[in-house]
Amino acid sequence: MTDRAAVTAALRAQRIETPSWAYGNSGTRFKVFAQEGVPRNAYEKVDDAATVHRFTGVAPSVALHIPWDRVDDHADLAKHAQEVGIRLGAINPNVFQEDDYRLGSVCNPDPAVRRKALDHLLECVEIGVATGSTILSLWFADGTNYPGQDSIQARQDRLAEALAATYAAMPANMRMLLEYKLFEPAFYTMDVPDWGTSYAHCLTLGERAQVLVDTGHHAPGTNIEFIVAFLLRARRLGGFHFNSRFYADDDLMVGAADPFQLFRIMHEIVQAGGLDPEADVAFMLDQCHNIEPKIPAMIRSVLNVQEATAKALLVDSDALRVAQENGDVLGANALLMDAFNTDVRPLLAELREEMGIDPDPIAAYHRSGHHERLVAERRGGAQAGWGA
Ligand code: RM4
Ligand code: MN
Ligand code: MN
Repeated sequence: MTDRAAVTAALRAQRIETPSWAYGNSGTRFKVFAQEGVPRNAYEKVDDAATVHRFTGVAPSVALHIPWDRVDDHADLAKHAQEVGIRLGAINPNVFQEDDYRLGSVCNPDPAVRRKALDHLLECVEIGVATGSTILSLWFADGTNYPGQDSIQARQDRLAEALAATYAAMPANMRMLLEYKLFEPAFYTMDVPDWGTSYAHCLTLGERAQVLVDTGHHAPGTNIEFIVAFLLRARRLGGFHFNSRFYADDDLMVGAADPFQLFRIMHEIVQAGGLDPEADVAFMLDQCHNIEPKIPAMIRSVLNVQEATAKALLVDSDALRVAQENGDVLGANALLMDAFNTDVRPLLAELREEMGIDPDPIAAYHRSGHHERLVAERRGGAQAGWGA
């Protein structure tokens, strides 16, 4: 696409969802660093997500993690989100932080633990109904640490059973996204280690079950854009958990470690029409800001996704098709590199002005005094976080 109007229209329509858990304290297993002004509850996390949307204009929803964001009345939380200008997005059940889950959740050898985990998934379907969320986003920490510890095949059967029961409980407007992860917390087998496993379960479940690609969940060197292209073609790419990594599941800011990879992923999306709202690809962030201030880090992350998207939109697809059909290896590659090497910041600054927001969202956030206000207001109470 080289027509400026079409590029800016696509950028204006892009939607990036931020995760509630990134606004709370986080860390590694060595230390969780508390930061000043961090939210104390789900309402304040929603407020921070709304702040990110106010400064970027393209982050109008926030994903919830249950029970971290459990409240007495989830419909009321949805109302609060609406009042501050955003909406609640994907519901992420948490079946990995209780002692009962030592040997897994839905794949646990103990039927009572499996029942408990399934009940939580079903509760999350209900929460999704109450909040108007249309995505149930599943990630399982399930797996084994030692050869022989449990039957790999029996665990797949248990997984399939729980997924089917959950899928059956979902209303017609809800999609199930099944996330995979190579390792961690389990070190020998994960029960959903890769996209193929997720894809196979989704195929059995039905059309509203799709694969979620968390960019930090692969072996080093994995060609993620190939996975993206394959899943888009099969109409099973449900969405992303964007973040970046140098080593494992680092959950660093998206686009920080490898902006070129992010561009290559967005190129596949653009080529397949994956930015169109009908394609229903959910662009979500899944990050932890352990040492950097959280709201500006989230703004930076949204801008990074926007920049990669803008570059992907600038690829001259007609010329690319001709070069590809002619076997012009160097020409085709040059077309991609030209787009990647374009400085899209002026274009995005202009677009923001057209949208009525500050062309430099990070500077605007710092100037606004919002951080200082949060530090003054959010005193006392227990800060949100997911402990370690
Ligand atoms: C996992 C996975 C999930 C996220 C948790 C906190 O590694 O990425 O999506 O909810 O971490
Ligand atoms: Mn994730
Ligand atoms: Mn992760």
